[in-house]
Amino acid sequence: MSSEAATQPDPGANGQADRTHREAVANLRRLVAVARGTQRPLIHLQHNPDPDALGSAAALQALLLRLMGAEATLAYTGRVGRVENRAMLRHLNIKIKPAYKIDYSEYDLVLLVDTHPGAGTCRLPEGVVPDVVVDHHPSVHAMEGVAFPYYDPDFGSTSTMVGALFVENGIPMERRVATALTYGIRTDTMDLSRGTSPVDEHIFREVYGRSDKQILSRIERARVPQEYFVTLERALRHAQVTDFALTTWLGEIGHSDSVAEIADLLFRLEGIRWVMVSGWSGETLFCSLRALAGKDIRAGEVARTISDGHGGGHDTFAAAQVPMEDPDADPAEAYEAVRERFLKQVRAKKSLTRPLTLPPDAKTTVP
Ligand SMILES: [Mn+2]
Repeated sequence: MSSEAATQPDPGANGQADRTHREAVANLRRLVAVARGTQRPLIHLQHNPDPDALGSAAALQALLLRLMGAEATLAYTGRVGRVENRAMLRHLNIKIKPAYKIDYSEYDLVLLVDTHPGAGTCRLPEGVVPDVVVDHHPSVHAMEGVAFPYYDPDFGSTSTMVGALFVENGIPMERRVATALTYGIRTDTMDLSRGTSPVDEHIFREVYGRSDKQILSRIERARVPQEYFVTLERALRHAQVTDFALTTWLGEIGHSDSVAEIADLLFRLEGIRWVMVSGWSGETLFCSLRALAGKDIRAGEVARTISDGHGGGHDTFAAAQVPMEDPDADPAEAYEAVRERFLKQVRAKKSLTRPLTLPPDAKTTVP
């Protein structure tokens, strides 16, 4: 399709490119208008920031430095758990600060990235209203009081949205910023295979062309701690296939990214249309959902329903963070209850349940 487009320009595609350009010019203007006269910018990231949050925040920081000459502080809550994400911080020299160490009243411009007020992944301190929101997650919340809501669920990633501000306005981009955006787009869109638009393709080509391929490889092939394989073994042992849905329980997890990591891996099982992977940490039950795209497939809604509003996301991938209020509650029981609701929601026949590999209590010694 792309080679055809090269020889015979498609008016639809050109219309799209024009619109992208016009919108990026207007959006940069709005950002400048809101930032004008401010001196201390703060960028607050999505809870448990993923590469898209980290990449778009680092790029926004570079953009603000260029526009206002002020270096924004990057604030986060939760953890950066996945080794790839930690490698991203290290190799691209992205500095983030825990939100509890920050006095928000010292900042005169607050930008919220890869989440929005009211979303489950937003942990802005109570009473702090962001001046700018940059996000692509579907929202059911009005962005009241936000001077510039740069919000559009048609984008595959927040990194694309920030990348467009650079690319379409001809703003030069450092290599490390291009690399950060490349990795952000790649992971959020699963290599441009999910939830993407032609804009994502276009911006990805631009940032990828300027990225550092050595560093990208070092991030993607970051070595994992032994804990990773311990978790993987537990995931396989507890995995159950119910009809067309796979569910598994990781028990206590070191970091909440584990559930997403394992969900991506197990979703490769043939014949599967849904995956839910759960684990607990602190007082929270974490669930990660994957779904095969199709008519009426809404993973975000399923995540929201099974967690009483503590979840959400996209049609084919979503997450829930269920608080376990009772300190004596058994996390495994909480998981069973959520699993029950999940199977009911996706209409998987419980009678058709089998272990993925061996029953959890089977002897695992190789004969
Ligand atoms: Mn994102």
